[in-house]
Amino acid sequence: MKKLLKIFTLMLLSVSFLQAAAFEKTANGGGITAVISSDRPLTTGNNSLHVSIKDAQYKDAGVTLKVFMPEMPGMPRMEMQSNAKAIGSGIYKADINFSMSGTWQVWILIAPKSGQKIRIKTSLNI
Ligand SMILES: [Cu+2]
Repeated sequence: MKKLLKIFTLMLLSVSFLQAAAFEKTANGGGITAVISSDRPLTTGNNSLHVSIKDAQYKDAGVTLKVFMPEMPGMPRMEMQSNAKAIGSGIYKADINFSMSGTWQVWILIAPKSGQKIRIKTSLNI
């Protein structure tokens, strides 16, 4: 019975989480997992992103989001960096402005209070 209740609670939680996030992408690196999500679909211009890091060691880390698009024909390399703000429970909030549509490379730079820094690489299609 307890187990059933647990499963039911987990299902409820995951449903409400899915409803809250219009966008979600999981990325792995350095032995940890980060989930990038947004309440709204990603778009050119301003986006408010959440980066969730469940690993306890990184719950109060310094997290920076670096996004860049390599040089394209007739267009220089574009890059922006945003220091994410810890909002609790291993979740960090970062505002990112994508200046054009296309594929953006994303580096999640994680600096824990102690221990090695981690870089997680992924990409986002805008
Ligand atoms: Cu471009």
